[in-house]
Amino acid sequence: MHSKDQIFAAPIAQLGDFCFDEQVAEVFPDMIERSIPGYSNIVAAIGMMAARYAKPHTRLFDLGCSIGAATQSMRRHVSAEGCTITAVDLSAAMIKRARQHLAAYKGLPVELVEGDICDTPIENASVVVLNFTLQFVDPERRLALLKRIHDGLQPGGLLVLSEKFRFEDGNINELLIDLHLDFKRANGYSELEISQKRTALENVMRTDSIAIHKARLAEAGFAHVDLWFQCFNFGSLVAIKQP
Ligand code: GEK
Repeated sequence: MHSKDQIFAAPIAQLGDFCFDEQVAEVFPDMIERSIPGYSNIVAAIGMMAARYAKPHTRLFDLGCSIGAATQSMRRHVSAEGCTITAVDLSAAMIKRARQHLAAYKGLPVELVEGDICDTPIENASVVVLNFTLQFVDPERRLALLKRIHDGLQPGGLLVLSEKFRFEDGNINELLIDLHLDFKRANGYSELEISQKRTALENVMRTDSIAIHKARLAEAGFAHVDLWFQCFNFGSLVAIKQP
């Protein structure tokens, strides 16, 4: 049983920027399930995609791994010989939880790294996952990171990029934001929790449109790019390096 997310339940006088600290790590599984529509479907599909794309004796990367849900999904599905997973997160609290969480299961060896994904060397990779992480990276650094991921992938390698999106059309943007808020209400978040979290995330999470993501992935060198999942203003893209 996971702890319930009540971080924004009471009024907070001095609302700072959202950060992935001990308090957030503690309630993270509950928070992410109740906040991101389609999250568990995406995590399950990452395992299925990794099973198809993992090549023997290559590395799989989970960049911004939090407590390691995508890592664990890949571990469950991948049977290619000699693969290892490198799971990276900037938050010490998340890495600590990931270590506890992953120790409970068997599977591919996992190297857990506390660090910035913008500095993580990507080499001999067949699969790279950015599951709701790029939106927290400085927009100025996003293209360089995607280029390094492209260069570190083997020919035919796969990147899965899941994000919250914004939409160019104002009416569509408003509709999908409203549907997301309804999703959070249906999952038991109060108006106060929703609005305080929104304020805390304002300077921290900067979303792009699907068109910007696709153009950036193409500029980074990926030969094949498309959206494979969308629910409201959340979704996931796949990008494949030229085989
Ligand atoms: C999952 N992928 O459950 N370097 C490393 N980590 C970072 C950086 C950075 N520059 N910036 C942010 N993070 C996970 C969910 S959560 C998404 C990912 C969310 C980390 C940050 O510490 C946090 O753990 C994670 O990215 C984002 O499949 O909470 O909405």
